[in-house]
Amino acid sequence: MSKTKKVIYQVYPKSFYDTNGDGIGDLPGVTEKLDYIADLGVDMIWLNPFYPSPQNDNGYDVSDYTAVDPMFGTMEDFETLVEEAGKRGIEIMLDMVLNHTSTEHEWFQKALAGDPYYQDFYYLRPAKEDGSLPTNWDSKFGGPAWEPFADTDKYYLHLFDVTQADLNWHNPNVRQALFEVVNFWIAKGVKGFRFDVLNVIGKSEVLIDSEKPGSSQEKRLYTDTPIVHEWIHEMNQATFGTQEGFTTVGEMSSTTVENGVRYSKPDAKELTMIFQFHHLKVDYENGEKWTNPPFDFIELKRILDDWQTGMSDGDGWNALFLNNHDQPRSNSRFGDVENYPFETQSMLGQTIQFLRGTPYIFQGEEIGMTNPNYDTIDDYRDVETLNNYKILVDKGTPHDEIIKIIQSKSRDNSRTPMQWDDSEQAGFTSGTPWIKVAANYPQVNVARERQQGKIFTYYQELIKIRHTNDIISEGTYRGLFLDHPSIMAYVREYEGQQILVFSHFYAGDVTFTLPEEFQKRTATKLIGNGPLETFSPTMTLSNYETIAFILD
Ligand code: TEU
Ligand code: CA
Repeated sequence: MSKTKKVIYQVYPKSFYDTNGDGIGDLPGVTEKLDYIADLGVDMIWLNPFYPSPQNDNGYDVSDYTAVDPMFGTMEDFETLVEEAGKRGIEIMLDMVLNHTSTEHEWFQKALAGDPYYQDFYYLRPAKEDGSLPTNWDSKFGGPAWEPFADTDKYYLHLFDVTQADLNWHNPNVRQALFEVVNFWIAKGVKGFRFDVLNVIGKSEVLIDSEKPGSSQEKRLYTDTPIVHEWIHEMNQATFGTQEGFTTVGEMSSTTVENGVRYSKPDAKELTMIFQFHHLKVDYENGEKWTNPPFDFIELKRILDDWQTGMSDGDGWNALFLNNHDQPRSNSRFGDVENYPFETQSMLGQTIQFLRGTPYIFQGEEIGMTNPNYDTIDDYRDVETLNNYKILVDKGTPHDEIIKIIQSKSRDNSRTPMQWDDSEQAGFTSGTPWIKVAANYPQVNVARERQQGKIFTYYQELIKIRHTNDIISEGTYRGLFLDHPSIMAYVREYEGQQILVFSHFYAGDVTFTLPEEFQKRTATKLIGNGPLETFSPTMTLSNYETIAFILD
């Protein structure tokens, strides 16, 4: 299936379904639930890492790239999953974490043991003359980005956790070893890759201080450097580029439209598409994640519009998403899950999925799972959350406020166990889950949703429309109402046919008048989640209402 029609479902295996009662979701658990996923109608499953790992960053600290962690099952379990998914017309996309390895990886261990061949796999640097760290860079999880390399006089670079050592892609042996990993999984029958933080692999060989630790100027020293494009192209040619119908997505942190185009335009032979995150920073105060202001709706629209327009102009391709395993649940973030759970989730789903790009649905989104709002830090597991908790405590932020910030921003918000039914532990495990189940599982769960809910069926409809309607899959995009305080709207157009989408991001009624160009037109409702039925020059949207019309 082409990238334009494809819909991808993200499974976080650790929290999806546990088949052996150890409290940890596993690969047989994904296989067991394939009929459920197939019923939704998606085409591909992206699996978060299940490779051997000390789990300091939930598997993004890989200690062996070509094996399955016993905690998740066996290689045979993986092969069964690929085969069973295939029978249901579903392809598998794997997560490749090639910017860094766990410090428990054999390569790092050999480096530690003194092997110069493997020492050149990492960024090892001496302290500055005054004895301070090689550069003043911050780790993205808090604290400095350098850690002493055993008891040598050197330090190793880690842009993420101290147990995630950055790989030196300048070394051709590193690139060769990583391309072998990619080819290993292609041979296992996977049809897609999501490449973790791929745009930071190109640190310059001479590393220099930034103007301010953690600043955006600092990020530019190692993000989107020209050599990244060369290496991605090289990887494309050495691995998946030779495969028919392969799907790749690069996770690009703090990237630009210009780079996004180059990473994803077919001519460049780099990737199929990219994830970018600018639209998910609209509830950061002064660019700082660990704050809690209301989201800036106009800014959200502006950013989505910039990316839709810019990527389209340059023949690039967007991944469309509001949720993933690093983000709080979008319904808790942008809507009202207490009073309008169905309206909120269907509105957000439609608004995002009808844009130009490839939609990603994160497990639980299709049943309206929410943030868990744990009220004590003891319930949180994520390393980034725990580090920032300490940072906020040290800053003297009042404890209540810290918990509120963490409730809204923690990556654990999306990592709580999938809610299957209203039995103990939401039917996720017969044991004790590795992270607490959200308290609302008796109301929000798959069994109940399939009996009396409306979100899952709405998502099925949205997916069907992308599969069958070329205006949604192939059409151009044009933003409308960019300055409107509560409505997001846009036109999709293909071969002279147009679809208009209107979404109300707030509670209450809002009445609006169509732009001049559409006032004399007639149109038919394609899909909507609320009372509006008829197209007219002036219309009213209700609570979190969304509607799409096809113009006659
Ligand atoms: O995330 C990279 C990343 O930069 C963010 O999305 C990150 O979670 C955010 O900056 C924190 O505020 C990827 C993975 O998706 C994430 O789970 C890993 O922890 C990270 O890379 C390191 O491998
Ligand atoms: Ca298990």
